[in-house]
Amino acid sequence: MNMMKLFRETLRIRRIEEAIAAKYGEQKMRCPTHLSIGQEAVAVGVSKYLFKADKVYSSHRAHAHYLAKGGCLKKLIAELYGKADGCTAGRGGSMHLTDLSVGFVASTAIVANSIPLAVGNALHQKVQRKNEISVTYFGDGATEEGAFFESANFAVVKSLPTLFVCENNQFSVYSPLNVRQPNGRKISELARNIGLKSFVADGNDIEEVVSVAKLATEHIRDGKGPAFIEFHTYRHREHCGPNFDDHLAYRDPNELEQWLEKDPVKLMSEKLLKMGRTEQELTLVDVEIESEIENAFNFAEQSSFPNEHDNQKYIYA
Ligand SMILES: Cc1ncc(C[n+]2csc(CCOP(=O)(O)OP(=O)(O)O)c2C)c(N)n1
Ligand SMILES: [Mg+2]
Repeated sequence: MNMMKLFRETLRIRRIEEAIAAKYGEQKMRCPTHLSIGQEAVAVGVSKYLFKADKVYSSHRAHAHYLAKGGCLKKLIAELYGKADGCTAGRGGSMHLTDLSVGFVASTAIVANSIPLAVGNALHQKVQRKNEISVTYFGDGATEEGAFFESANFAVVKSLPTLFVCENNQFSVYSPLNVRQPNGRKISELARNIGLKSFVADGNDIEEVVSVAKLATEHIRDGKGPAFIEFHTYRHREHCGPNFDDHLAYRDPNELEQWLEKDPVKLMSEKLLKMGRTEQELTLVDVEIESEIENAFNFAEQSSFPNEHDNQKYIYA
């Protein structure tokens, strides 16, 4: 496991989202924006076992999934600015990313909506005997939607090459799990009872994420049917937007503090230092990332807005 590479990828996503948050108030990004800050290790670890040809689907909180799959940073920022050079040609915004050139098919704003899309594509992959899998990322809240149950059931019955990745950050907007789901339910057990090969792991521990992602993808690629991973993790900032919202007191104040101690970037830097890397080496990674991000924002600022007469061009046949 190349810890430095994983650290770089995780830190890159962190700094990109921090830059989005810092500039959001300028009112140039006019789309609702859900940040994955605190949850990035899941996308990085899972993507380590995905090939370009594999297809990824995501939800409203999609930046990390898009970037980890190889999505272009310039095209992401341009999309947030509503510019024609954006990955969705400036017509989608943060919640509707798509880039077929890297196998990132779609992210959608309706909770659980992209789960059946991934399963449908997995059926296509199986019928066409494609050597690929479909991945669907979603939150704990999405497991309360009928679309999840129907899709999971169908994937099991048809033994489809689908990887279900649930980022359990314990909240759906302001509602904790205990007001939404029966006491004691474990999402990974629910998935197992539907018939999925099911795993559970600490989503903030990159080594755990990588190990479980390896097992789950091997299971699928060996033709043994779909797999499900529940990752425990935590979002640091407000549900939607660039700010912290802990003054609203919907989360236990100690809870955020405890999760900040388990922040994936912090854990990875500590591991690297223990492995003999120096503070200077880690700072250098930050410096390199900074200029890449600056270039991407300049690119987005300089791009033009889409031409309203061009719409036909973007309808996929
Ligand atoms: C069908 C549907 N219901 C409600 C919403 C409003 N909504 C947007 S995000 C969200 C929270 C979803 O929680 P979860 O699936 O756990 O994802 P998280 O935001 O925690 O990443 C809700 C309720 C929606 N977009 N679609
Ligand atoms: Mg959630």
